[in-house]
Amino acid sequence: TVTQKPEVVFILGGPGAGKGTLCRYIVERYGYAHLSAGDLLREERAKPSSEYGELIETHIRNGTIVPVEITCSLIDRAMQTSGNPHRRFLIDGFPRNQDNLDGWNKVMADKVILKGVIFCECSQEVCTRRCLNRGASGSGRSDDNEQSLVLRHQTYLKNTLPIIEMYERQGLVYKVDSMRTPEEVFQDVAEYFPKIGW
Ligand code: UP5
Ligand code: MG
Repeated sequence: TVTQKPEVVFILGGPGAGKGTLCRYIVERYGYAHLSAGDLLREERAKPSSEYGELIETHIRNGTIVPVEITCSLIDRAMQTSGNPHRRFLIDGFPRNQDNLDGWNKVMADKVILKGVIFCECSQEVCTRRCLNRGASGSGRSDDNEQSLVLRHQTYLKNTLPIIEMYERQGLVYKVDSMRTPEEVFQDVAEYFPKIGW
């Protein structure tokens, strides 16, 4: 018998666009497991045994992107240990630049089926306001501050948008207007899933 490869949906969008929130809604309704690349990096950073803690923290604060070898191996390991019986994964916040994409294509692309990319569209103003509110209410995230948010958004425009555009040319991108309530955003996505056969 042929073992079906795991299925992957990427969730992309600006910093604070609502990627993680949307993923939590999808997980409740569909048999997907949620892997946030940012969360995996923050967990790795928190391990006293990690040799990458400082490097990860520097990138997060500056809104720059951690070398793909680190991120990709965290994603790979999380997929293997997730215990998700359907082997369906929402990969949130990755790939963010050409280095991420190259690394993914080199070690992961052949091992999975990429079903599509959900693009959470949100203005810089709304994204920034959401992250600042989250910071003010005690997120503890070292990048929820004005300076980091400017840098995060610059990186998003310069490095991540071209990756989304590349997937768009391949017909893989499903856009959602994520400036509405989480419930409304999820309703749009819920319409896509059965249509696309995800
Ligand atoms: N919120 C969410 N949806 C809302 C809605 N519809 N209406 C009103 N409020 C809404 O939401 C952000 C905030 O907005 C929350 O308070 C939420 O309640 C509210 P969230 O769902 O967390 O949005 P998300 O897009 O996930 O925002 P996040 O801050 O996580 O996005 P980033 O892309 O900036 O963060 P990430 O964790 O992915 O990456 C952080 C850093 O890690 C990067 O800058 C980079 O340095 C590093 N990184 C890498 O180097 N490589 C990677 O592959 C990934 C990350
Ligand atoms: Mg997130």
